Amino acid sequence: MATERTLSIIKPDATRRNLTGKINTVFEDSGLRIVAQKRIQLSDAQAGAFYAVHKERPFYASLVSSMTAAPVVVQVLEGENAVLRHREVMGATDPKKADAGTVRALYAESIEANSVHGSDSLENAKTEIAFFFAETEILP
Ligand code: DGI
Repeated sequence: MATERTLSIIKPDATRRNLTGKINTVFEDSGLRIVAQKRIQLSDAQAGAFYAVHKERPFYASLVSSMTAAPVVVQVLEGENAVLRHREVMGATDPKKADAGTVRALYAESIEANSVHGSDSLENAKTEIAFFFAETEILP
């Protein structure tokens, strides 16, 4: 097994409800380490660029506005198989389909206000980490 890093975002629906600590506990209890973390307000341009892959989807405008509605917490998580492990503890995109005990089953409000983002591949993780963090900000 390889030590990996992945990009995590605690989304506005969750920061608004003061859930950052509870969500971080789920991550840490799964063995992931938070090796970088900052609370930021995304601009429309940043959120649009981050989710550019979804540009043609009908929910794109709504997704961008949901990501800018309040501050987010962006994080780098590190651990064994971090990308997959993080996806597992986040749960399915639609909270109705998420396994019990996952962040989305516990806290998500809807398929869009689903509390967390996580990179879906090691390659995307590298790009997404570089979108928010300089290497010097990541302190394992
Ligand atoms: O990687 P995920 O966040 O699990 O899911 P994704 O990459 O398919 O979609 C990115 C985000 O876009 C997702 O977290 C919430 C939003 N989204 C995805 N599918 C739908 C959606 N939003 C709405 N309103 N409707 C959808 O069907």
